[in-house]
Amino acid sequence: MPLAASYQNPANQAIAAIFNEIADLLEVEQANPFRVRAYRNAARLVEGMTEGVDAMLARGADLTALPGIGTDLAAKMREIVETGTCAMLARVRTEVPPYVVQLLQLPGLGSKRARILQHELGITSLDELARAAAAHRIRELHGFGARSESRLLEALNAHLARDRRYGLAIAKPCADALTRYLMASGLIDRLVVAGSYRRGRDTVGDLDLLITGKNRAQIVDHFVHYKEVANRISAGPTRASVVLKNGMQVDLRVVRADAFGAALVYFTGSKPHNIALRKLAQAQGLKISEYGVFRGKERIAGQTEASVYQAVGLPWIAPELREDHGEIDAARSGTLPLLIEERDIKGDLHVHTSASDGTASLEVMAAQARLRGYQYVAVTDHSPRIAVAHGLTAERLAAQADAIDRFNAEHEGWPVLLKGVEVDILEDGSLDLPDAVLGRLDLVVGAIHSHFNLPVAQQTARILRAIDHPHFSILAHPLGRLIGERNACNVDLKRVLTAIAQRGCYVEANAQPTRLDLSDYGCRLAKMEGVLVSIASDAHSPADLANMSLGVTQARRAWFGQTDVLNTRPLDALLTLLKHTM
Ligand code: DGT
Ligand code: CA
Ligand code: CA
Repeated sequence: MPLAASYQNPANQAIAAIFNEIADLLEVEQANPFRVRAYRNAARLVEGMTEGVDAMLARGADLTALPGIGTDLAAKMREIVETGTCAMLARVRTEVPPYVVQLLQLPGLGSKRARILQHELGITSLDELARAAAAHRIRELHGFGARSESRLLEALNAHLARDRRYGLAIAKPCADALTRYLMASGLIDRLVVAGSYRRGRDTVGDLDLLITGKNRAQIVDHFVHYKEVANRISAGPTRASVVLKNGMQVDLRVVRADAFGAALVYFTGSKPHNIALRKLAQAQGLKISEYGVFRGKERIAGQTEASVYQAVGLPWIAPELREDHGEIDAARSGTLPLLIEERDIKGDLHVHTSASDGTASLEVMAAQARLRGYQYVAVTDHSPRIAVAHGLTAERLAAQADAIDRFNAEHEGWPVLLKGVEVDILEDGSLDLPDAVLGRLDLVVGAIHSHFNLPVAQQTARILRAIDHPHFSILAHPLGRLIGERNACNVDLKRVLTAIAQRGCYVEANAQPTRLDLSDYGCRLAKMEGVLVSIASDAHSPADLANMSLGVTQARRAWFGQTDVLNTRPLDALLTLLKHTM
């Protein structure tokens, strides 16, 4: 009889867990069944022992004297006791597809059924498996039925939802399309996507929709019949949760119009902000909930967000600040920042044209910038090293500069086009174009596009060297991250920002939804170092100029006002600020 888990020796538990996992993985690989059984038997044996294997080794016992344990298993047991892990496990983990390894960790799924799923469905990820389950393809497989299919889907969704966050490149189109669908029903008075999405975080765990409307049940019903719904987690008279086909969870709540403000505060969060707010209310003898602010049984606020904050003695706090990062103290003392808004932006300092990898000509990009009311746009195509992007040679860049001069001369009243470049920072920190060429421009935007994995000292030195270049204006997307695809590179950002401050140049908050680099955190560091930030769309098409708002949101999350941003300056002031970088 195995002992109750809590009484088991930790070394024996570790050995059993590792041997069981090895057996599972070998089984998926269809290894020799005797080998598989040897690991399972050994796991069961150590689980049932009252003496710890560590204690046995300490007293010099011979493990091969145990039933079924040969020299090989004995050596692995010693390895696990001494190192906590086992090289063999690491090796078989790399031989089995990673999602199968994850699959084996789902409750109730053994290696036999994992193998069937892998072989019969030709699946390569847990996402695909979730989609197959949602499409009822699992129940037809040998050894599965409708019930095990729905249990599997539940376990998968819980697993996927726990680990996964979605970048705005996925979440925003998703929220926009769902909003359009719901509003088209004609059932809805107000709809807000609350949660981390409303706070403007660069990734979201799920979407939280808050709605008012007359017929609550009908609204919920309309929601769960959205064509992108893959799976309903729950549905009640005023709320429902679903998983969309792309894996994102959406929680919807229909609330009473007279409590909309209270619900909005509650479901916008963040949770730490809510908790701080609740404490503040309690100190005044008030209770705050998703239904309103109460003194005893009397409801004293709740219709609007402002009424909720006012009831606890605060001005309204912008959602981007609601992270319990000091905003409640600032609100109490009347020192909330006057946050930057998109309309403060006077131009865009990172834009591509069809000369490199953009889709549109100078003229078309300028026309779109004019519609946005900009005073200026910097044309910053790639340098030659970025061959896939058709980077500009010195000659082509000079020709573009001439074209820009002509354009400006012929387009009175249009945004002024600035002559720029997005020059590649090479591996050694030098720039990808000669000084003479760079010196003719209005600004030089520099960025790394390769060698993202250098060690931190080398990466930092590389970027510091680039910043030191006599013609360096703005460091673009400093960390090189691509949300969901590539991690930020290892660089000492604080040191880089200090150097930028000393050199008198600038840093970019790239507003592409997959980049948002600098992030809110990076923007905060820049402000601490006294570095002005260029919020830039990095547009590759006219529509991309609208990315600007995402960058402004990150800046607001960093408590930025208008003066913290380079491109809120009118043209003359901007040119002065750029001139001393050149
Ligand atoms: P996410 O989805 O991980 O990106 O982050 P949120 O902030 O959207 O979190 P979520 O979706 O779990 O919940 C939405 C909001 O609901 C959250 O920001 C605050 C509120 N909320 C959720 N659970 C609690 C709770 O246990 N206590 C309090 N005070 N508020 C909560
Ligand atoms: Ca959420
Ligand atoms: Ca949620």
